[in-house]
Amino acid sequence: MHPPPWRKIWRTGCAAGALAAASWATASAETHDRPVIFTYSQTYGPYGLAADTLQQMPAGLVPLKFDEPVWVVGYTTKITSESELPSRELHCHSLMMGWDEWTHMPTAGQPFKGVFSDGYTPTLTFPPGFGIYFDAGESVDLMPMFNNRQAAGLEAALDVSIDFIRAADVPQGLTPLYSAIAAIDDSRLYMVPPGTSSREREFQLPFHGEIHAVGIHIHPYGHQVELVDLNRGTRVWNAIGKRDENGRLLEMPFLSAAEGYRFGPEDRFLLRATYDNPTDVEQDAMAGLFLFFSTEDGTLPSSEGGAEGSAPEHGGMEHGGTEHGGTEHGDHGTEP
Ligand SMILES: [Cu+2]
Repeated sequence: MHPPPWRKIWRTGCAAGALAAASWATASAETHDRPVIFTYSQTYGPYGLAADTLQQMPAGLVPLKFDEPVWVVGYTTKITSESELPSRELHCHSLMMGWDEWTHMPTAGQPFKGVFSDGYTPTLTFPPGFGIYFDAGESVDLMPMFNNRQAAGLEAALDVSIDFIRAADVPQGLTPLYSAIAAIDDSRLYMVPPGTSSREREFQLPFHGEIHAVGIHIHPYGHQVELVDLNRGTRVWNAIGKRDENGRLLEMPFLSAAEGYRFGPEDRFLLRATYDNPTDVEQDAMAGLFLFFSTEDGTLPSSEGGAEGSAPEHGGMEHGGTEHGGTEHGDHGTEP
């Protein structure tokens, strides 16, 4: 596996992303008010997936490198296979993040740089003016992870599209975003019993920042994920999944807001995931939040500190956020 030829995207026009880049270029020339967004598209695989096995990583870590400094502003993945199964049935989650972080997986609230997607959040798009900055040559890895709940093995591939703006096109820069994860059980699977059940996890983000986007990783029988600010006693987000007529999860909403939700190291948050398992046996489950935040000085906070200064004023994501993909908006109630 060698690094993809990033520059080819807009110089040769042979990559799948060339069309997207060309159409944006036209739009930008007309409006003069937004930078060109390029899309790099690549298929990884196909890989042979073992039967009845979750969290498979047949590709291991796939190294990526940007030839020049970029701002990543969006990320989309889709799994294709010869089976009739939709992408969501075969996708656990696929992260793209800096190599350093892989020396140890980030724990709850630990800041890093990266993006994610899963079968129920196939696309994330940051609010205009925000992005994750990657320098030329900075080491980034893609980590495709597959689930196969079928009794037979099958072949599957991962299509990845990365939307980015060349740093040279935005001399004033974008507002840098950083990432943090909060999962019910870190990166591990657990089982949920038949019927309705909930799991909770308390966490802190031990630094000052402002949350501008939130995505959810979930498995088929999860349908609601809440983010509660325990200090304020408010529900920051109540994410309700879209389900089919049989109650099977199709899609989770993605929250994105230019006016973010301010937090400090003293704030305690609760993640609550609710499952509805209509079968009569235990089912595999995961639940996690991917939080994308800005910082006051624009730098990546250290995971220890950031406790300087007085309590921050809290912003209003509950008023300013937009959701993509969900059927119901969060009700932002005051009951944790
Ligand atoms: Cu998973």
